[in-house]
Amino acid sequence: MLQALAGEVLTRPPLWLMRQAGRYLPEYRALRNKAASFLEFCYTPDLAMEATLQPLQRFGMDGAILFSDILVIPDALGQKVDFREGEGPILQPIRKAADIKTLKKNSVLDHLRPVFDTIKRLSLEMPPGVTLIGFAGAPWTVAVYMVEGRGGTDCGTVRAWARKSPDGFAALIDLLIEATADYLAEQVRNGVEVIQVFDSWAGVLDDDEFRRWVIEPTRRLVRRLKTTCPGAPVIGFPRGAGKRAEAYVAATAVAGISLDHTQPLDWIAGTLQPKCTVQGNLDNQVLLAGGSALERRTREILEALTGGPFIFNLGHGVLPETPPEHVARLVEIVHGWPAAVAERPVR
Ligand code: 1CP
Repeated sequence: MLQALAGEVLTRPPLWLMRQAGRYLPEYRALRNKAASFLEFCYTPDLAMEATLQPLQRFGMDGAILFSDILVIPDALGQKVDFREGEGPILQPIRKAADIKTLKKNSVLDHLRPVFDTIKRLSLEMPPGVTLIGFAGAPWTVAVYMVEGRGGTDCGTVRAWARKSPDGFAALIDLLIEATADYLAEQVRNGVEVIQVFDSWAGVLDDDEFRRWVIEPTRRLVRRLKTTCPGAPVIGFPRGAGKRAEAYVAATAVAGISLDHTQPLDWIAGTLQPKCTVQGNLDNQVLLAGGSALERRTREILEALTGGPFIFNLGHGVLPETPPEHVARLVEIVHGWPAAVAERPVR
């Protein structure tokens, strides 16, 4: 992964999967029952470590993503965050400037100490050649959850606030840039080698909003990380960015860009890959379906993107209903690349 992120073109691309740990694995469900709440699970190094390693033990990916969540930042800032079974996260929403003042930004690193302990221990356990990936939510996406109070909305409340009083909303984004930069630098100090910044809700924004609330905060975050931890490459994931991924790469100077399944392979190869390492972009629905669709699409992606710096991944996280055998088959195809010519689809 580090070679790919340094711009090297590899015959066989490295592979990891967003949400490679989690509910689709029976061993994860068993482990999850050992903690009373999801946050307690994230803050218990023994459990978080085990969950991080489970997909490696079963499938042998080339990267391990720290088991945690993007919402540990609002939790560390003192916002009430609750994960309900089957419902996803619920937060006590922040809706105005006065609410921002209630957030405690000085205690973030202390609060997240168990996450750093997990990383420190994991970094000693990584098999040779496997990269430890740290992560955080991008300021915009974390702000979506903080303001809406939950996921799965049209982001109407947060967009209305940002439109009505951009300077007031910018105070929240600024605070998140600082907290996230400190958090990620501390992850690197404790042993993560690569950072992924998840902007899962980037796609709801118009072009002006995208520049102001996705590109600009990410640019500032990446610039700070280049000073505090220059050795750790950053992968940005502005999900739903479409063609705006090009402006995102140019302005933020990320080492890698993670692409979703809607972005065309010829455009990725022709426009983005000459400028940046690309990661992606198998549709998680195709992984769920398995069979010939999985075989065909995986090979199409490999053919289109192995000519430049590339990391194989999904376009978004593994879905909870995904059969683990489909993941095993995907890893087998990618690890077996380049396949014998006869196995390649005839065009
Ligand atoms: O009890 C449980 O098991 C809860 C399910 C769960 C899991 C397994 C949640 C709640 N978070 C996680 C782990 C997680 N979340 C990881 C580490 C595991 C891995 O990748 O292998 C990571 C990287 C995340 C990141 C995350 N959390 C994102 C960004 C990626 C994405 O999927 O877009 C987002 C948006 C979240 C919020 C969140 N946390 C949990 C859920 C169900 C959600 C999504 C809520 C929604 O629908 O908006």
